[in-house]
Amino acid sequence: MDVKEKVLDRYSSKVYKNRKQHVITLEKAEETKIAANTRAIPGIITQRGCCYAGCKGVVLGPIKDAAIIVHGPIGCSFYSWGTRRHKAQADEKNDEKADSYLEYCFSTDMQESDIVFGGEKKLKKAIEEVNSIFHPSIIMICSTCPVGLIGDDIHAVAKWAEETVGVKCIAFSCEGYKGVSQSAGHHIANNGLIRHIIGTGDKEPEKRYSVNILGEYNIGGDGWEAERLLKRCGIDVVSVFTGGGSYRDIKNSHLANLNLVQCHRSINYVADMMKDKYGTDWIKGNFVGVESCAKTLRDVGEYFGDEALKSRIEEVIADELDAIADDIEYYKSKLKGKTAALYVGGSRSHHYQMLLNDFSIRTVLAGYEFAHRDDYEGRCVLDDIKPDADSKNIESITVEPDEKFFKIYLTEEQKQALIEKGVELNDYAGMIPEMENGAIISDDLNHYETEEFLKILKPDIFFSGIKDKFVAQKSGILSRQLHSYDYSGPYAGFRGAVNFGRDLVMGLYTPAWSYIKAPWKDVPILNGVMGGEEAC
Ligand code: CFM
Repeated sequence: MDVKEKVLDRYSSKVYKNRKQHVITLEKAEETKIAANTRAIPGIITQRGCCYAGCKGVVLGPIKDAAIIVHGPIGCSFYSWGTRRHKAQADEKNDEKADSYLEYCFSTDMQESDIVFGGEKKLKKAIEEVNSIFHPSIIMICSTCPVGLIGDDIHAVAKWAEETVGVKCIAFSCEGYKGVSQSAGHHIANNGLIRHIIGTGDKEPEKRYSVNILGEYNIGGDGWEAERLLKRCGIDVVSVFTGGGSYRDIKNSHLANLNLVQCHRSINYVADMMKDKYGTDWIKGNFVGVESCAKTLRDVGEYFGDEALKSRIEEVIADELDAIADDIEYYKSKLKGKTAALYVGGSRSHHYQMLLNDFSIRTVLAGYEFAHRDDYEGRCVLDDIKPDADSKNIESITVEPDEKFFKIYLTEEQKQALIEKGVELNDYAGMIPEMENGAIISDDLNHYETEEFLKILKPDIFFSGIKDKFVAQKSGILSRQLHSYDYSGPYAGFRGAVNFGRDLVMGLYTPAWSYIKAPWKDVPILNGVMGGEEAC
């Protein structure tokens, strides 16, 4: 029995039939297709989140100058506050007030009577209150499960707020039960951004070459590192979606020349719609990993095709590499030959393999919580994905070219030439092509499978999140969280790679476990008497 079969063998035939499509071993020619974005099996301890988590927590949450009111019971707000490390710096507004609401938590705190009689009045009151106290540039409303069930019309309330209160207000019907995971919430947030924000500003970029960074959430300061590098190369960053980003900047994003997509899963809808509406091309970049980061910068240079810019980019890369060379070499000497398993949301299990390659660490298992088939197999399978009842529930917007702002930056021939040079232009090849034969991929990995795979594959490091971290850690495998970096970071960019190498070496070479003796090694944990004898 191979590893996959050994792990799945314990399931009932019904569960086995389902899970065997979500787990693949890469050496098997017949296994190139993976099932993804389908409902988790009831009773299996999945690590997924809900639609509201994807909309409010992931995509909208980091927009620092938006006051986001959660319309729902207080528990939903509690679990969206301060739980993700998307950092942002407050900008000074009107020279008197820092304009960032990341540290605040606004909720309508719905009670039983609101569920019975409706919560719209309470929501209106909350908007008036937030507006009078904070005067935000924009208020967003995110609804949670009960709101969808009782039918509060949050969109009508948003319209009322714009007309009566005089504040820009957008509503997102991102009730937790929609779709099969947080992925549905990403889509809903993307739709709102394109419909109500992108294209509403008129501030031209400051430099000749400008980009937006899409799908970068500034976890542990990653986005700042990507921005620093681009700016060093002389490229203007108009907006970041959405880590450290703002409504103020995102509304001007249609005026940038190019989109760079870091996390394809969470923001591909905006990238596609901006291409259709404004003609903005996108490149699938990746600032995680030394090689990938250099390639991303070079791809941007190739896109603009300006020789002076390209040589400036080479200078920056050479300088950055020079600064980290000794550290990387040292950490690589300590990490070479180790193995890793990764299990994260919908893009990092791919990106971090590139960084692991920089240290000669091999990936034996990789999985996503809520990715779609295109994130594994590439966008070439998009036409092959049949929508089901759950995905049909999420609105898919078709946009038309914008009369005023649609522009074409490159001709079709120029685009083709770029693709031939290896630039992933308006495309993403997914995680699978970059993995080695023999590696295992598991979609929606659950607790049982995690434990079994770790037992059999024995990776030196398990990268995951807070929910599955401690099982690995307590069994003696080094665990690093890739959602929060265990409060370290940044890990992106050239400097980030050094932080990453240092944290791994620190974890693997800390002899902490050898100082601890399990209590049962000295003291018996059971007391008993010999059978058939009287205790005296
Ligand atoms: Fe994209 Fe993310 Fe991820 Fe994601 Fe996330 Fe995250 Fe993630 Mo946690 S947007 S898919 S929903 S890269 S919060 S910043 S780390 S699961 S792999």
